[in-house]
Amino acid sequence: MDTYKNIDTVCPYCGSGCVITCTVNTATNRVIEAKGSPEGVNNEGRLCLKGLYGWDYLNDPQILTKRIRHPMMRKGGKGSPLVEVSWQEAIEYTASRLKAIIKEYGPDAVMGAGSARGPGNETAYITQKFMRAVIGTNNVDHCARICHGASVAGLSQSVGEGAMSVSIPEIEDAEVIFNIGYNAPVSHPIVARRVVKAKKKGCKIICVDPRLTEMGRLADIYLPLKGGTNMLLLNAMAHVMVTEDLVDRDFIEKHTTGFEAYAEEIAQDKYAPEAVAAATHLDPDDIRKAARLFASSKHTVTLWGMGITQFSQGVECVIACSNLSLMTGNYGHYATGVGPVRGQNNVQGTCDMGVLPNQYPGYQSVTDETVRRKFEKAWGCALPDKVGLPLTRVPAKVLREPDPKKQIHAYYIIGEDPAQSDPDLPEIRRTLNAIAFVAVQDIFFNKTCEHADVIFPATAWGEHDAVYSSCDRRFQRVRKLIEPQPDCKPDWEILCLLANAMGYPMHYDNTEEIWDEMRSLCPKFTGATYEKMDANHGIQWPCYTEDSDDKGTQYLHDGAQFATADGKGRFYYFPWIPVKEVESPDYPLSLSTVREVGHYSVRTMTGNCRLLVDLADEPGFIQMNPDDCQNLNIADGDLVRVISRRGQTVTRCQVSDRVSQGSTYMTYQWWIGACNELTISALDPKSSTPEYKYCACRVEKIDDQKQAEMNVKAQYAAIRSRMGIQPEGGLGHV
Ligand SMILES: Nc1nc2c(c(=O)[nH]1)N[C@H]1C(S)=C(S)[C@@H](COP(=O)(O)OP(=O)(O)OC[C@H]3O[C@@H](n4cnc5c(=O)[nH]c(N)nc54)[C@H](O)[C@@H]3O)O[C@H]1N2
Ligand SMILES: Nc1nc2c(c(=O)[nH]1)N[C@H]1C(S)=C(S)[C@@H](COP(=O)(O)OP(=O)(O)OC[C@H]3O[C@@H](n4cnc5c(=O)[nH]c(N)nc54)[C@H](O)[C@@H]3O)O[C@H]1N2
Ligand code: SF4
Ligand SMILES: [Mo]
Repeated sequence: MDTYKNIDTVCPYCGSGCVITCTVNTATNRVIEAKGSPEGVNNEGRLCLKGLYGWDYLNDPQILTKRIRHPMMRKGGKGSPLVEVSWQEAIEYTASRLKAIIKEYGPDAVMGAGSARGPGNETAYITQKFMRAVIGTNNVDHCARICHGASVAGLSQSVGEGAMSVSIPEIEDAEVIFNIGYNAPVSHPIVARRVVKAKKKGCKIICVDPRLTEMGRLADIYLPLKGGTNMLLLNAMAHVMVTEDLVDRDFIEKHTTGFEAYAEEIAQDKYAPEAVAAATHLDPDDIRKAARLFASSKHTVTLWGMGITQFSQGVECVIACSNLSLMTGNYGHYATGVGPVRGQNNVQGTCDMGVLPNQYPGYQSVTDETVRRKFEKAWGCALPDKVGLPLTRVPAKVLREPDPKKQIHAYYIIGEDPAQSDPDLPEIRRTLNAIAFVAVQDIFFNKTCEHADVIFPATAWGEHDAVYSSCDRRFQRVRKLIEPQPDCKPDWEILCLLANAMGYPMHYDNTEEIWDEMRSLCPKFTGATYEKMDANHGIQWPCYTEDSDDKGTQYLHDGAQFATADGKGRFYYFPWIPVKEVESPDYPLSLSTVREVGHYSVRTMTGNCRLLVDLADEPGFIQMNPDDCQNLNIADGDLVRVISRRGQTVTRCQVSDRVSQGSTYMTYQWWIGACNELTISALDPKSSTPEYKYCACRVEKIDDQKQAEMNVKAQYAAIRSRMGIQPEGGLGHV
């Protein structure tokens, strides 16, 4: 008999941290509906379309790819087909390969990538413990590197804490919102709702984006700057504040250091709005208006996203954003401060849990001896004292490192798809093929699986318990909704099996045991018990004590006490550094890569939900200015070839007067129209974040459209077949 149960959990897509009530039919073991839960602090009962309809992948409809249901191995070595094997065989094989590689080359020959998606914080904790205690390396990282890594590095330098200082609900009480390189209506719709609410309450909005986004349309001042010139604009705004004396002298004196030297540099004529107008393509009056508006309030909230961080000068631009808040006294009280709005549902958490090459859980440095001794004692082993490798440096360590002892020979990848999401995919494929041993732990066959020597089937969101951290530091509990397929295991359990097979005993009965071990080692999180999360709609860190009155921290740096050693915010001046690849006669257009609302990252999940699939489909699209399209004789909807110095891809032209002449935009969800075939792997030297937001390309008309359409269909069929879907599987077949 059908029986229905309502269970509250957290959305598995973006970092907004929306709480969802899922209705489950326990007789059929199916989720049948999702609604926004009024218990959600950030969503107040609302959800975007992914929260409402994005759970259907649990039913494995096999549209783009299919769930992994059994462990698999290439028994005949690289190049041989993947075959199903028992758990015991897959674990023993993996343990023996890892042990052999460690024996020959040392533990730093192994790289681990953790997941910011379904698994949650407990798995993230176990991931870094596995890499550090079992393998013996700090070579562990995750997608924060290619995302907000620059925010973490930049804000740590500026104010001592890399996370959002402001919370999502506070946004609606901002008087001014400075939105730069961030498009919440698409990437965090439930955050965008607060921006709309703020506007209704009288807040003024400044939006800086080279493309006219929905955020740009909401704005009172819209600054359509030339891509790659953020630093020039930020320095020009600071110039106006300094030279027109709009700064908060009292705040600067009491709570900051380094202002005088900074102000001297910024006051130079070369940063006058008139002087940067040509390079930024902006009207100097608009820059002055934006600076004055920013400085006019003590409730100015700065929001930024990938349009700041995904540049080779990301870290310095993050600091330049923070400078503006510091000099206007916009830190340390309600409804003010900075919002580097974290992208993935648990990317904040995966950083919190220390899936980073330089930090243990709780933002404790691997080079701090006292901290290391603490973890060594708790885990009963010696731990490495050298900072590990960021994941974007793996290709260089494989393809360009001449000394085999210093190369990466094994890559253990959990819930991340570098063969789709990393820049310069031709190089990534060469890298993955050159690594002796690649292990993948995922819920779906993805492009990286094609390079794997062994694959472990994990349980998905909805099939296990966990805690996620929302973008604004809120730990929230995630519940099991349905029973998983019998041969799938939670990610942390798979890692425990492997640890035991490698001779390091690791056993936990449930996620709470893992959580409690983590809390005992991380002062910032000690007070966030499961019990308190349940009683308080989650807990925002820092939360230092288990005392029931300690309900965590809504905004950081209260009273402008910064998390730096001396408690002060620091000013740093940086000149503008241009992007690494600019337009040329052969590649006359710029390419930037962004998001769209209905699909998510590598699309294994949204690409396998029947209610989302019709929104858009392969091979995706490239947004182009009408004049460029006319010059190339390309019409809206035509298939076109896009070519860069790295590779080429086929996608559909979308004519849009929202993008300026000479610039193009692609979204990175598409498997055929994969924009990362084109992107450049230039990195920020400080955070190792790639310059996904700018490279040069050329668009070519395809004369035989009929043939091109047939090719796309054939390519789609070929991908589905490589992912193991039978041709008769058809769309929506369960
Ligand atoms: N639907 C959906 N939602 C998502 C995701 C998804 O895949 N799909 N992904 C999630 C993830 S992982 C993340 S990190 C977040 C990211 O969320 P956002 O940061 O909003 O992501 P993007 O769209 O990549 O980039 C933001 C904006 O930067 C602009 N931009 C490009 N170049 C420049 C520049 O030179 N200067 C400035 N100022 N702006 C520039 C782009 O036009 C774009 O509008 O979204 C999350 N939410
Ligand atoms: N060109 C371009 N490329 C980009 C970006 C861009 O703006 N432009 N943005 C970058 C950014 S900000 C990010 S964050 C990355 C995201 O890139 P990725 O992290 O690679 O992509 P995701 O789709 O988030 O998920 C990765 C994998 O996690 C798996 N997964 C989901 N839940 C679970 C689970 O519970 N357990 C396990 N084991 N696996 C699970 C999914 O099936 C998928 O294969 O992409 C980056 N790539
Ligand atoms: S805004 Fe983000 S967290 Fe909320 S429902 Fe949409 S995808 Fe899920
Ligand atoms: Mo991200």
